[in-house]
Amino acid sequence: MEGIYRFSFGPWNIHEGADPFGPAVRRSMKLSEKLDLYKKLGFDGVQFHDDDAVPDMNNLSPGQIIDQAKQLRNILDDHGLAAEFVAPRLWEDERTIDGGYTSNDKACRDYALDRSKRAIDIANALGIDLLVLWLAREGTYIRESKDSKLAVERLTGSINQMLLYDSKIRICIEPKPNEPMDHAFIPTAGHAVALAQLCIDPDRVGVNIESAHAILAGLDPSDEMGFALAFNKLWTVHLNDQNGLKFDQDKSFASVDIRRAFNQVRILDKYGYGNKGEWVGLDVKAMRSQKFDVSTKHLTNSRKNFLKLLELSRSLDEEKVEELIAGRDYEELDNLILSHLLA
Ligand code: XUL
Ligand code: MN
Repeated sequence: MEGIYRFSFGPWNIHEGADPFGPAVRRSMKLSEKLDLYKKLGFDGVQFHDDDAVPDMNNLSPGQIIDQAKQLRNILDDHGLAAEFVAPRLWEDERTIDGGYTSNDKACRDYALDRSKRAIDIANALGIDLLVLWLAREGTYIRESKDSKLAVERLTGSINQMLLYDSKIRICIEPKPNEPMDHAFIPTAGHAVALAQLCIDPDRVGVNIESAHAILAGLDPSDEMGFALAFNKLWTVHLNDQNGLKFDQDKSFASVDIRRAFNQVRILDKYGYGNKGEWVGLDVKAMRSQKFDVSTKHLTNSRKNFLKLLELSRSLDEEKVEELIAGRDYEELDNLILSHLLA
């Protein structure tokens, strides 16, 4: 079954270019300016951090947050855009310095859970049922600072509270092995799927595979996708690319390793990704050197590369692939794939 592809990205993927060593180099764009660009760039879906949707939400009441999110929904409707997910931003507030759900400080854990419930309210107001948890600071700088068994129990407990808070919400974990932490508690798809099984409603806990995060874990992103697909838990993806084991680069999809990108597209298409409404999210960043007026090319290029690889995946001689697999002639299979990509 072939997939159906609709593309999404988050407002943070059009950005000012600040990095840990230097300030912003491009002027910032208001959300309204960004929303005007989505369709022109070939995108129909918008991913949100909770405070992308409702800025300054810590200073608003739950009712005010819902009202603002409803206004945003009208704006999205006017643009013909759909929201894809909401992700609570649990890594900037001072109460999340040592993590949210796994913080050693109960008041901070309570804040994280409360903020997650507000993010669920925003998702509801936007008419969607998907919450993404990138567990940014749920890990350690030094091994002795947190108890890793307790951390898993606290993560499970927090997710259970979210599932109880809203009987429809689905929680999608985005694993990443490191950065900003030295070690994260949920570094891979396997950990995320296992965590889901500990929760009160495992069918409502799934996975968002990000290419760069899998690569940082030393894994092949398409294998991580296959693992999540085998559990019916691949609910969204963050496609991008990464040049080896260093900081999270969020490079344009396929820009480093075309074959690795091809295999991601191939497994998605083989298993009908998108047929149940899943989006192709592109979590890519523009290079800092890019000037303002050409600072969205990473998005259009990533989408274009996906579609080109889709053509290549669909035109691969699958009978020949089967024949070579049956004959265990993997050298020739290697050559077939390379010739196809190089043609
Ligand atoms: C962090 C990352 C985030 C999440 C959304 O590495 O990928 O952008 O995707 O919170
Ligand atoms: Mn991501």
